[in-house]
Amino acid sequence: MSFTTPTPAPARLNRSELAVPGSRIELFEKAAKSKADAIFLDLEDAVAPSDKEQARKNIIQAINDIDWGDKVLSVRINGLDTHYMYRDVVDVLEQAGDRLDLIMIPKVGTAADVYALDMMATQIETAKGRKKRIGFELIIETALGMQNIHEIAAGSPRNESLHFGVADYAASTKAMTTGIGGPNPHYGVLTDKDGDNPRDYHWGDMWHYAIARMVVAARANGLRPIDGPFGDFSDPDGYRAQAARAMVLGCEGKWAIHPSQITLANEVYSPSDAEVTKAKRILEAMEKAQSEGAGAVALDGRLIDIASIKQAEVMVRQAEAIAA
Ligand code: 1VU
Ligand code: GLV
Ligand code: MG
Repeated sequence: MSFTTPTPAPARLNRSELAVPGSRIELFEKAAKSKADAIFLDLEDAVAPSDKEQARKNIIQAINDIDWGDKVLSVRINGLDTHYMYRDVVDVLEQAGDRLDLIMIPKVGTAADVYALDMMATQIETAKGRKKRIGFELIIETALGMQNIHEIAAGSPRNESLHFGVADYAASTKAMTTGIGGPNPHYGVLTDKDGDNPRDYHWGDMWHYAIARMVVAARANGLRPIDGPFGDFSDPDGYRAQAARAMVLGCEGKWAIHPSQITLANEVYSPSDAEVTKAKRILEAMEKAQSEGAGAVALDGRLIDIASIKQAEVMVRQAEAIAA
């Protein structure tokens, strides 16, 4: 191990994060009663400019009045390039109670963006005597943000998670797609024309680099990496496949932009009984091996060693967090 150890963000279950427009108050109670682990009440792109002020009021009232159970509760503020942002932060942090856990900052481009928000949050918390420190969820969804992701991730002790905002990221990088997440038929590989087998066309995952880069930046700074939206809520198979790809790369959860996606995310991001049993067998086998002075042994015809303990512990800890 390096002598530098990342400090982990506070542990929170974040398998599914439901997006709820702040202008649609009729959705708030439904969201609170849903099975989502986390909710963000949106002031940004799901709210029309003419509704921004009212949405802010709606959200503050809802944070204070609704029973959100044990959900992680967040507010997505407007971007730093808008004139809505300062008032979002001031009004929400001055008027919403301690039930609020996080604010979600969209389109973060540089570590200075995080610094500015940290400064504002710190001043308001001190002035108002807020007891609970607000954490930050940061959406990486611009080329600038992806370029500066490592500095951004390290930008504040309030940082808890990085989120991949695929829609704005596609726009910012001028990716030729109008879908929100998922694969694109133009991102594929045509197999060798001189090969022995008939030629084949394989679709690739055009989001692989972005998600893998985000996972590294998040984990290197003790943060949770979370995959963002999948717009086609009538395609559960497509959602599941995208969620599973991000999960095996290290993400801890995915947004749900429609209630039908909550169960899908919770399923994909919960290790199965078989996986947990296997992980526990690895831990048992390694405990026995270590008590006998061995570092590497065979289990079911495969190598396991000390790294296997750490891999298995990730799964067992996640299962314990879900069961708690
Ligand atoms: O069965 P009921 O009538 O009681 O309930 C409906 C509906 O009210 C409810 N519902 C929701 N509840 C809580 N949170 C939600 N986000 C939510 N969405 C819907 O579920 C039942 C079925 O709904 P539906 O199929 O009739 O859906 P609608 O036509 O009402 O709404 C569809 C959209 C996609 C517009 C809606 O789900 C929505 O607004 N989703 C969130 C959008 C959002 O927040 N976007 C920002 C994040 S994504 C991003 O920034 C980049 C793309
Ligand atoms: C989320 O905000 C996105 O742009 O995908
Ligand atoms: Mg966005």
